[in-house]
Amino acid sequence: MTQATVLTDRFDRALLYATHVHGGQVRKGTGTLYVAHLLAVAATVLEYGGGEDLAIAGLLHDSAEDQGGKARLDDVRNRFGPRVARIVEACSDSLADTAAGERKAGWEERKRKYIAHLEKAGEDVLRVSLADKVHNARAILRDLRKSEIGAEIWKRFGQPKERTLWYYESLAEVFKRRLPGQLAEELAEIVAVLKAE
Ligand SMILES: [Mn+2]
Repeated sequence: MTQATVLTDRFDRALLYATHVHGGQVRKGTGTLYVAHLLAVAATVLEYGGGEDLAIAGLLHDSAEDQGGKARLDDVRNRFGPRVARIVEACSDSLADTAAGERKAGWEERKRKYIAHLEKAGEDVLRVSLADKVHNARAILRDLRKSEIGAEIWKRFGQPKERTLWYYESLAEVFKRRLPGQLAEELAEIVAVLKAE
């Protein structure tokens, strides 16, 4: 029997912080509140045995990339500590000095870097990142099966369908090797279904 994770007021504060930071942000191409994604990632992290730091990182994993870059990351470190901040930083694939106004790298370059970076990432980062990718892949499958969206879903990513699928297939392959288990298998299964649809 594994010991149950205890959540303290740090988690409560992280939830408030996440809802504040992401405010009225919605998921790309949908009316779904962004916070729904953050809750799903935190929930999956907890369901697969992650502790409080990992659950908090789940809530905040997109905060630096989407909402404030390096200044946001510094704030997260001050509020929630270095372990959480390290995971958030590692989950951001385009943190390249957003504050300094540097150009974001191109899509494919960013994704290749992110995959290469997962090859060397520690278990903390892999667990939060996998929960993130599983929720994203589930969301794609769900919308692909909605009659009012269907194949239009692929336009959401600004890349041809084949490139988006290449990215998810590459992710599934890395996770199966680096964090083998039920959740990595689930990601691979969703990707296989997406390819077959
Ligand atoms: Mn995310």
